[in-house]
Amino acid sequence: MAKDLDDVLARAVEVVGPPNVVTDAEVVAPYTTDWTGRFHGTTPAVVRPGTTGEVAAVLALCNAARVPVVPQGGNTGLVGGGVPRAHELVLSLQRLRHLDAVDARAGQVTAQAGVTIGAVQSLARAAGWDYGVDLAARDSATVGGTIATNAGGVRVLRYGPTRRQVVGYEAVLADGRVLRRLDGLEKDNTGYDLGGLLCGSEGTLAIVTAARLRLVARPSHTVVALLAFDRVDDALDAVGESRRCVDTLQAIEFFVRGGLDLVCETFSIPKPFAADHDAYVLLEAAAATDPTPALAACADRLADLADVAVATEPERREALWRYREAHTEAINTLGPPHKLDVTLPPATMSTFLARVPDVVAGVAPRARTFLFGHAGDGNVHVNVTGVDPDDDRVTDAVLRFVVELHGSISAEHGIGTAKRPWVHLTRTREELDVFRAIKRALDPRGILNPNVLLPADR
Ligand code: 2HG
Ligand code: ZN
Repeated sequence: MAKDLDDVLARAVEVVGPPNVVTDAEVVAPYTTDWTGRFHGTTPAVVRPGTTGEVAAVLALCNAARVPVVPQGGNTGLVGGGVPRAHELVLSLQRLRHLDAVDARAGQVTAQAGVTIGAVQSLARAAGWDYGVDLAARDSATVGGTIATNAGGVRVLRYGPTRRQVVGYEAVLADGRVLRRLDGLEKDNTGYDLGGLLCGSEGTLAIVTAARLRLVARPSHTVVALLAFDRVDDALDAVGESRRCVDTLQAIEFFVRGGLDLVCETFSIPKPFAADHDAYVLLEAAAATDPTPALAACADRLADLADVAVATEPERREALWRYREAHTEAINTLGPPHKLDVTLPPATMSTFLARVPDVVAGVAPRARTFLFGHAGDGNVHVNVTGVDPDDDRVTDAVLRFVVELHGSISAEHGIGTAKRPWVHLTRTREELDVFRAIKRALDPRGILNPNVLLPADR
C-alpha cells in the first residue's frame, strides 16, 4: 500500500503540478482539523486539482490503487465529514473557482465547486438576483461542500435547502468517469435524479465539481424584528403565529438568554433590550413592498411579547442578526463544542427545549448547554461545551432523546464522522441496505470518503 501510495502521489504530481500535491506539515495542518477544533486527522498529502479533468485523473489513480480520498471544500463542515480521520488523501476542490456570468433569462448561474456561497450571492445580487442559500460561513463555505452536505442555513423556510437550488451538476465518479448535466433544464423527467442524490451524499458517491444553481428574485424591502419573551413557550407560539400572519418571512430564528449573554460578553456588544428575557425570536421578512406593517400587526397580536426591536436599514439589521449569527463563534471561544444539530416536530419542541439541558447534565454535570437555531424549520443547534472531544456520552443521550421525541438526529449539518454511530437510530435497516447498495454501485472499491455517513459494513 505504501508503495502504491507513493506511486499515486508521484503520478498525481504529473497531473496537477508539484505545487498542488502538498505534503509540508505546516501547509497541510489546516486541512486536517475542522473549524471547531474538535476533529483532527492526518493525511499523506493534500491534492489540489485545478480542473474537472484533473479531478478525474487523480480519482482514477486513487481508485486503481485503492487509496481512500476525503474531498474538502471550505472546511466549514461541523460533523468532521471533510477531515481525514483515517489517514486518507485530502482532495481539495478550492482551486475550482470559475463562476460564469448570471444567465438572466434562465435565472441561473453555473459555478465550479470551489466558489464560495458569498461569491455566488455577490454575483447574483449585482445582476438583480439572489441565491436562496445563506449561512454564517458564507465567505468560506463552497458550492461543492454545501451540495455534498445539502446545507441549510437561515433561509430554508422560504427557499428550501441546497438540494432545491441545484438545477444541474457535474461530478466525477470514483473511477474517474464524469457525469455532466449542466444545461439548466427546469423540467427533465428522464429517470433517476442523480444530482438530487448527490445532495447530502457527503462525498461518498461522487465528487461534485460544478453545479447549475437556481437564483431567486431579490426583494427590494427587507425588515428584521427581534422579539423578546419571558417564557420559551411564548416564543414558540410566536413562531407559529408569525408564519400564519406574515407571508413574506424568509427567516425565523431563535436563541435563549444564556447564548445571548455569551455573545454580548464575548464581542463586547450591548444587549438588545434594557431588561433580560428568557427567549428571543428573530424574524426577517422581505418583499417588493415594505413588510413592516405586516410585521407590526403580527407583533401587536402577540399578547406575551415582552419587547421588540425593528430594523429596516442594513447596518441595524446586521446588528440584530449578529446576536444570532455570532453564537457559533462565541461558543468556540469556550473550547471545542459538541454540536448536535437536530430537528423536532412542533408537537415535541417545547418538551425538548425544556428537558434537554437536564439530559446533558445527567451525563455531563459540568457541561454548559446552549440552544439556538432555525425555529421556523424546527431546527435546534444544541451546543455543549466542557466535554472531552472524544466523550460520546452527551451525543448519545441527546440523540436518543431526539429520536424518542420523533425528531431527526441531523437537520442540516449531515452525519459525517460525528454522528455515524447513531445513524441507525434515524434510518431503518431497509433504508441503510439501500444506502449501501447505492454506495457499492457508484464506488465499488469504497475509496470516496469511506469513514462518514454509512455505518461500518456488517
Ligand atoms: C448556524 O445556524 C449554523 O449558525 C451553525 O448552522 C450552528 O454552531 C452551530 O451549531
Ligand atoms: Zn444552522
